[in-house]
Amino acid sequence: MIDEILAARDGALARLAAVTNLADADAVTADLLGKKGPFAAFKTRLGSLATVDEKKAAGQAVNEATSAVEAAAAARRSEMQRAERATQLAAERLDLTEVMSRPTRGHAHVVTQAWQRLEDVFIGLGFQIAEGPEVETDWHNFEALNMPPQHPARSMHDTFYVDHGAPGSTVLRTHTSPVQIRVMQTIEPPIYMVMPGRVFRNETTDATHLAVFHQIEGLVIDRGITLADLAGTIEKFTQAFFGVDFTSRLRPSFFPFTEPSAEFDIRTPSGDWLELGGCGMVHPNVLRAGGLDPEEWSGFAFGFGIDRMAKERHGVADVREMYANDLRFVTQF
Ligand code: FA5
Repeated sequence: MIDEILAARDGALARLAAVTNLADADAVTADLLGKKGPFAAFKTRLGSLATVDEKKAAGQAVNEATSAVEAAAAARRSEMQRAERATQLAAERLDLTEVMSRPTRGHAHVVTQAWQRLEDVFIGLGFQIAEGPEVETDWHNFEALNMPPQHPARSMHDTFYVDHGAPGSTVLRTHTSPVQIRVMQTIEPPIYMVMPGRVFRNETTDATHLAVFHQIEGLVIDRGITLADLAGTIEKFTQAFFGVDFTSRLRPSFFPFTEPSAEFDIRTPSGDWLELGGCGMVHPNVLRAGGLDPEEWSGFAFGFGIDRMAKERHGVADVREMYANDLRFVTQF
């Protein structure tokens, strides 16, 4: 019987050595060491042996064989466990070296690029840059611009009010025109200034309208400035910013702070006209609000939509795409 036990032990060890995965290792172990396994059967058979010595020797052989198989099974099981964990880690591995070896550099957003380019173009035309606050007084945003309380033009602006000071006295600026007033109050003419910035309107958004957008204001104050200076500046600007494929036109319009007033449209290479801004000769009341004498000084002003300029320059169909934060979109520019 001892020979049988040793043969069973060797067979069991060979079976364990041949398993290739954890599930197999568990199944073979249960098969060998379970109640119906060969070693359990040997133990049952011990009772049938003739002498005490034979029983003792065979009993010891079964115990040793069982211990050897148990140790081999435990070792095999942990080997399989380690192998499976390694396979799982390899499958779930994130190859960070790919990212590390090709670093992508960020760059300015398409609207920031347009803003910077506008500044460059106007600096090239002899203008200086100024900026004003986004949270503005009602007086700067409306009243000083010839829009007294109850003026109908105010309602066109769909204003966001800020809970600060007297009710209705503080607004998120609806345009960059209040910076005109701040510039006139601080700088002696002649003034050749552009004022880019973010503006806010309680608008429903669509392909050409945002609730938060950007404008660039222009203000020229000098002696003897006429509408011809305004038209010439806008034409020069259009060609410098958009290139020779684009043409512009001025369309009579109305703004309370300019007289006469015009709308500035560009014609895109596809033949469509798009409104980019308003402009006109600075109204005498606005010059007075800025502390200047209309008898001595005259000037023109304009306000262009920067987001729409970026949209047209790059042929973007919908201005909202520029703020969707989709990397596939923004990395094109
Ligand atoms: C104004 O805001 C005037 N302050 C412009 C002005 C300045 C006129 C100086 C005369 C003298 P308007 O509301 O039309 O005007 O806006 C000017 C430009 O801003 C528009 O032509 C357009 O290009 C852009 N704009 C206006 N509303 C939106 C909007 N909701 N989303 C994106 N761009 C807009």
